[in-house]
Amino acid sequence: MYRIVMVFIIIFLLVASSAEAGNNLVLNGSFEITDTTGMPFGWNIQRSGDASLMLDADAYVGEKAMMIETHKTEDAQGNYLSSESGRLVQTISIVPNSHYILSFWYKFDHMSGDSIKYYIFGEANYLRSFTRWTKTMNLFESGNENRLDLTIELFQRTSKVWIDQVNLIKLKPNTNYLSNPGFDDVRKDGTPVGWIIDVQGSPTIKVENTHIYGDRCLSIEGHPGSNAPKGYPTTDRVSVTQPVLLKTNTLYNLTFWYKTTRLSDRFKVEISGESYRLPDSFEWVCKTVTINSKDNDNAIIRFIMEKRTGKVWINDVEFIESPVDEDGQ
Ligand SMILES: [Ca+2]
Ligand SMILES: [Ca+2]
Repeated sequence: MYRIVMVFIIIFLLVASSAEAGNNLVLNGSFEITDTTGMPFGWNIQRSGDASLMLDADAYVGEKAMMIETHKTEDAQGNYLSSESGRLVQTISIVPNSHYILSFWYKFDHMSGDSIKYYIFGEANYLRSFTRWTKTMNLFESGNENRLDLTIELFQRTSKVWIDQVNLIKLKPNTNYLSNPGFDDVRKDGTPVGWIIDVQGSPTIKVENTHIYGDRCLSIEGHPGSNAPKGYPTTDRVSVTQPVLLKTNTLYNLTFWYKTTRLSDRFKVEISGESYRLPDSFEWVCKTVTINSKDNDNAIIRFIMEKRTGKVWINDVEFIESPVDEDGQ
């Protein structure tokens, strides 16, 4: 019996990890693989002037991110400070008439208004500067195109920007829109890749190995607090958030596993502010919420434990287009 269980677990993990890796159409999107010159494998690095493009250890995921820096020059045009540009380019084969989601993480060394852009089929998308790692996403249709010249550019500014975890996925009916849905990938600081965690008070939040399959899950624990507001046992608050892009007028299912212990009250999951309170469960239980995107092209998925004590474990979160019955119902 033990042997059968172990074989099952190993196959499950292999399938899970290969599906994750195989979904990303960007080669070396996390910049971890270097070529013989020490530059990121798979990327075409282009510069004008003395723009710097180099790998840097200040990474969102793993050991490396791409860093682009441009400097003040005397020959800058108009109101701009620099004539330099630094570009990251990768040509990717795609399928016409399909939906894709492009995403990457970036941050600046200082706030400076919009100052980096990326191109999809020649159309520029401008990004605001943030000094904390920020995710940008774009859901687009390929139309007649069968290749994407993905280009990320810093131009005419005097900025320093880091880029990491560039991801392009083709949407299929069963594609999970969430990144790191099982909390299995962890950053150096212990937080799960892809999820934004906001904390008040002093709750305990960590990725740990207690799931039935033996893989990692996220746990959140609120502790009793002496200065809690009247009627509540604690000031502790945790939210675990991931934004997703949506097709309009489409049904989506959010499905996840959770269990709880000693909760003082229900915790909840929100989809764009619409909240669903979740009852206690001492065993792992699966919950599904269905939404219609209507005219919304994005949503915020958020698990919240607010002014509650006790512990919650969460694993295997899935956000997919609702399966359509074979008879079209
Ligand atoms: Ca990386
Ligand atoms: Ca997991």
